[in-house]
Amino acid sequence: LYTLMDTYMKNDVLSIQEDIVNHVEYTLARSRVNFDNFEAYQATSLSLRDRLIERWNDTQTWFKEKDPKRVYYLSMEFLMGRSLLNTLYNLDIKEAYLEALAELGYDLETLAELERDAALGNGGLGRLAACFLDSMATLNLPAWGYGIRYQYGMFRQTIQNGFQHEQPDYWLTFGNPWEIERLIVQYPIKFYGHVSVVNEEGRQLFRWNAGETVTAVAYDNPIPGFGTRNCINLRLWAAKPAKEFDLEAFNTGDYVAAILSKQRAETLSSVLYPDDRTYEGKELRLKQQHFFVSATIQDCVRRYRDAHPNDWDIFPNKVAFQLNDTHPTIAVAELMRVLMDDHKMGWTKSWEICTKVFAFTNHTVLPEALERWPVALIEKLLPRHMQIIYDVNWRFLQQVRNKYGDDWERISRMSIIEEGANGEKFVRMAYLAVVASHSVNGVAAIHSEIIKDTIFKDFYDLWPGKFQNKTNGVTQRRWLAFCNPPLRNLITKRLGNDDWILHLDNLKGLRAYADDPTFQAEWREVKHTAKIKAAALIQRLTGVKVNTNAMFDIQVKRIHEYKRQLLNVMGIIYRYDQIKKMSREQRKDVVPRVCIIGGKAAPGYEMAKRIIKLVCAVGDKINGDPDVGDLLKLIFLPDYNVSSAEVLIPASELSQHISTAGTEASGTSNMKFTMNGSLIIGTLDGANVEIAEEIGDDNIFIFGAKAHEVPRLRTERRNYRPDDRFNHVVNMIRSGYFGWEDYFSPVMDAITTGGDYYLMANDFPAYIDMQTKVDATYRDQAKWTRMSIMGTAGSGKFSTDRTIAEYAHDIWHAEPCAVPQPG
Ligand code: DL6
Repeated sequence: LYTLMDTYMKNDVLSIQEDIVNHVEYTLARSRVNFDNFEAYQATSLSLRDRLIERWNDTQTWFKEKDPKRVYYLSMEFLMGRSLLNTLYNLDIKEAYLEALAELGYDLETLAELERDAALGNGGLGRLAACFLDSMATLNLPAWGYGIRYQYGMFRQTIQNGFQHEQPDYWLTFGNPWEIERLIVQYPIKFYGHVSVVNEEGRQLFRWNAGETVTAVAYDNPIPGFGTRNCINLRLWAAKPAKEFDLEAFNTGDYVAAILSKQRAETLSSVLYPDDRTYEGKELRLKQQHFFVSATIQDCVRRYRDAHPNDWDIFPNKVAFQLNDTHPTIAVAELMRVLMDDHKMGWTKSWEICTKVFAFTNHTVLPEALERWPVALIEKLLPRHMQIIYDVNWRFLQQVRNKYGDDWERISRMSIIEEGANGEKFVRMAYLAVVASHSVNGVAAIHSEIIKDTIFKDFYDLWPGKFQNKTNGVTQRRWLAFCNPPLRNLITKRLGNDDWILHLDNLKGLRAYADDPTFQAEWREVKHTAKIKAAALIQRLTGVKVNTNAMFDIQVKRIHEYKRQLLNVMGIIYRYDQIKKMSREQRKDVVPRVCIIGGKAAPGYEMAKRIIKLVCAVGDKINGDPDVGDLLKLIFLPDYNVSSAEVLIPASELSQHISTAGTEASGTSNMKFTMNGSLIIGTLDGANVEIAEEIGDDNIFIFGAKAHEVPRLRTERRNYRPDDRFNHVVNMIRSGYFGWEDYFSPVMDAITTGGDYYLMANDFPAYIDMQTKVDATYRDQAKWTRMSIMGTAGSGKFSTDRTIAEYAHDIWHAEPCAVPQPG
């Protein structure tokens, strides 16, 4: 393999320049002496892609030769963000490119800004998948991601007069320089039709005669590891019309209509559903799920069979599928179908294989997010899969009966098929995933306990050994080292090396300097630099100029009632009202704050959209009030995405993670903020619990009801008398102080007469009191900086390197397979 290594691309400045200029001329067909910034970005990316391809090829050849157990991460979402800087850093050639471009007259940072985010995900779940890929590559795991190449990613949010508007994100307008189109890797994906039974060699076989066939074409996205030659793959499927033209349709005379109907196939992979939590029973969504899962299963089975043509017995030793939430769960029925119908394997053996290869991660306990597909829909779209699901259920319920006897209530509770009151039946996808998987995990310790006590309680009673926890993480490469170079340099200088970029636990070495005044001053300086950069972004996106000496207080995440952006904005109203009532003298003691809220509301989520409008209306009032001036600003930052997160998170001094306890499965931005020295104000929910454990209770501002108290508080809510401060803020909003009182009234109703499901009133006093403590702490900058350093120092656990190592060891039983370095 390595005899040809002299032909590898060279990374000296001159070679890089040649490569870039060659792409300008021969790929983009532009003049090599006259190309603009965007062309420079494209050519730079293409030259990097060449380097990635070398590594990719070496890695895949090596994997093929070594034949390790492969891990396949199946996810409807991969929220990758930009690739240029990440690739340069992971390949350790940033400096050479910087110089090469500078000599050519281009500024790397400027070019990097021209890249469109690959926003093929809604939020936490998709970004987690992207961080996982980085760690899988870095840990040399023989792993691939599989998903959908949506043409329209997450919508672009604009704010007009305080209202969210959604614009399509056609991110592929100018092509995607990072991907490799694999027109020869394609599979037929079947839908509709009927199932017939045929007798072959004395056995009954099921034959699915599909009514529609679409082709899945592979697009490969190389994912380089850091500090390794390994480069893994994210294979995304695009839908194309099937090759076989329906001659009959053509012969009936309507030639154009026949072609157009074929083209409809492409709509399958065209758009990402922008609802992160409310599951929508849309046929197209189920088609997308089956589309990418079927292509993936066919691809993985083909790869396995190439290596092991006649031996199914070791399939589970060679293949692991991780289901990222229930979205890919139809894979269970698809693999059963492939084994039984295509490869003529019996039920028992096929099921044994399935239950050894699948593992399932749950990411939410919110009931509205749990997928339940109507049986009638699956029957129509995937008739063979529905038969298989019925069979799985029948056998599973026999097992339940054998254990518990005729406990019909339990049997009906646990059934994969739910019978609705009106006779309509649904497939509970989460139950199918649990039944078929050898491992089920939650994404933070508290969440993994909650799923055992609530949504999967019966299953936990039956199979306690199946359940485990895998606390989420984030990649410290993108989320600390690359997005915050000044902090990276400071940490490296203080620790004496940058080994922490691969071993995040090393950050604990910073604890020894938490009280060192020189280090503290440098730490604050780094934060201030990041604030200046964020202030420029804020001004560019909103026109508001903010004071970089004020505390930057940030809450950025999807807008949802359970995440309680409303609690934040009500706290800001309270603060504003207090300032207004103060004398000039008293105002001198106020800790100035810039409050930043950002995030997208699902297009159909009315309440979330009203909350955005409330934030904007309150912001307008405060930001224009001369009494308040720089003491308080409220910014709604439009179109929050991975790239703006990379600017905001380093600049944050306080970040808010204030969901009602028991509702946020984990959260991952809490980890990013902590790593970047932002203090957290938060509830004991999701990963906040473990962050507090790791960094110490003294270094985090925890308030509010505990998860175990929430059910009781909800039942007592009707008799709860909210605090006067809460009532006052509600009255301000209701009375039209910020305008739009009619528009805001459903929001106020929800937290008053409407039952206040997310316990806003209960937690408001504790929240306000904790904010007072935050201010007091901030006044003592030595104390604040110490807490900030302790946060970063204690964030070692929250690397996806740790998370992925745990998945590999405890779930996948997969070993690293490192490609030797050339030379
Ligand atoms: O596990 C990643 C991420 C968690 O950090 C968030 O707490 C959780 O809300 C999110 N879950 C989803 C649910 N989507 N579905 N289904 O996005 O997962």
